[in-house]
Amino acid sequence: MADKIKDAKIIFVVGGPGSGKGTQCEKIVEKYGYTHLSSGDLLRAEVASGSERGKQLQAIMQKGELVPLDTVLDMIKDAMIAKADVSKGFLIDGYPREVKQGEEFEKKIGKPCLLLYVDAKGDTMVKRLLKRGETSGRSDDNEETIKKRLDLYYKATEPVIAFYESRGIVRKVDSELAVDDVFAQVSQAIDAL
Ligand code: B4P
Repeated sequence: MADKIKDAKIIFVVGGPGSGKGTQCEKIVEKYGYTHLSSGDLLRAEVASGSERGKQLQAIMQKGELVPLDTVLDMIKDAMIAKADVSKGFLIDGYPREVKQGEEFEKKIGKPCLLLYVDAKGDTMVKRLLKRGETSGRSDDNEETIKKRLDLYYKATEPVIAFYESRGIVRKVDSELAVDDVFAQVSQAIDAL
């Protein structure tokens, strides 16, 4: 099973909170049939299950902090194994959030062939998240937590982009544009694989 995953195409989707990662991933799934695994969604599912671990995760996410590396990596790995037989490739959305997460992923799972960098300005991301917060019911879509998530993004996640740039696998898309225009850039990057 592990070998099957190793041979699969793996795309990391990285960007700030509210940059449009999840939105673009939905469109990629529709067009290319990849298996979409969002680290945030996997964590929220654990919270929704009401488990003891979910309670601990909720406390961390509510503060806008990163959950422990092993927790999120195990969840992604289990989800990949469950889909290994039927998947055309994997979109790993919201991961890696820090360089160490990328290194551990490669040790335990495999190497990505592309890092899609979904780029938007800080102001834009805050506006989008506040708007989403009006209806999302997400406990982390409030002004104070958004600010913390953004600070952490600049500190921990931007170095991830530099790390993979040195390998030549980063494709940056301008997520200030309308969703379909962003997706045109995303499609170009995937078609070139
Ligand atoms: P995530 O679930 O990854 O949440 P997110 O950063 O807000 O991204 P999301 O994909 O949901 O939003 P999108 O930009 O598409 O993480 C949440 C928390 O989970 C983290 O803070 C952390 O605690 C934890 N976590 C997750 N992964 C982790 C990891 N690897 N390690 C440790 N902890 C982890 O969209 C936002 C809004 O913008 C939407 O409302 C959308 O409609 C709008 N939008 C998108 N694109 C647009 C466009 N082009 N134009 C206009 N609006 C647009």
